[in-house]
Amino acid sequence: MTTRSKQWLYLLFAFTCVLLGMCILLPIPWLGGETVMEQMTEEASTTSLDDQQEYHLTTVEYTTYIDEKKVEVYRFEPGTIVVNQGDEVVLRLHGIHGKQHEFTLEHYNIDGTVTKGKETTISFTADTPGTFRLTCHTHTSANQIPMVSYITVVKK
Ligand SMILES: [Cu+2]
Repeated sequence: MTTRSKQWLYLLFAFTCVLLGMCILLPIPWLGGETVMEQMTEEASTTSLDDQQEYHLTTVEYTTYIDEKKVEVYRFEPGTIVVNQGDEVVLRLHGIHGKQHEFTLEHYNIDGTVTKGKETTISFTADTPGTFRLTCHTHTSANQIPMVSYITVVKK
């Protein structure tokens, strides 16, 4: 390839980059005068969890050795969920590790069991602001690190 044709290739590449940049950043009439970036962020916000309020939790086990001693801990993942006061909340608890987990969601007084390979669904209206524990009674602080997830209800 000659030096001259290489120069043309670079010029064409630079021109394409500028054109693409303009398309993304400048308002486009057939998109209602919005830029491609604005369109993309709008689509992202309409598919957020704002009106859905459904959360998937899994039971997870971690195992390690500390000073050649086996250490096991069970966790709910995620360990923290934040919702707004008044939200209709659905928690879908998936049993992945551990045979079963008997749990209570404090304040809402919801009890249940998560069994390995099964899904347990609980739902409630987040009426009271504060942080509430979803605690497993099978894996408590008496025999190991507590298995707990914290549901925080933010005041409206
Ligand atoms: Cu458990």
